[in-house]
Amino acid sequence: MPKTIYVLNGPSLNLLGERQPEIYGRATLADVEKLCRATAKRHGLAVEFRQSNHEGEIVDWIQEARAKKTAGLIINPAGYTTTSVAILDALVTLKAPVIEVHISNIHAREEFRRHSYVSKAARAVVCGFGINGYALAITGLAALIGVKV
Ligand code: DHK
Repeated sequence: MPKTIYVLNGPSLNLLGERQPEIYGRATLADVEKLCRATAKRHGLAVEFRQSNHEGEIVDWIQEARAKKTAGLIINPAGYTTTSVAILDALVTLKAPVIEVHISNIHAREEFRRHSYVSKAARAVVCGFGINGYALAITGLAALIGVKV
């Protein structure tokens, strides 16, 4: 049985490709999912890939990942990055590594985007690589958990 990782996406990432393409690019969330599945497969990992516009649903999925003993969790919390103590509280209950991903370079944007609650629970943070950041996060996670390359 391959180990399973979770890739969770927050609000408005369902609109990737249409939403501010000058910042987030033209790739869609379906493209991101395809990239994650292909990258995970190369590392012998299975993926649960989800997106929600609702904070509580994301918290439920983090708790699901914990109950199912996920091997790792990658999250782009989007707009909840800077506000969600609830997502932070859920993430710190995980034993598996958490990797935070942002498509854009949040440090080169508005000041308010730079503070992340999620970073407090993250083993690593990837930002500014566009959607390729998801592939980098999966590769880094695979190395952390010691699965085959
Ligand atoms: C996505 C969002 O929706 C923003 O709220 C974050 C992040 C940045 C991203 O770059 O993926 O500030």
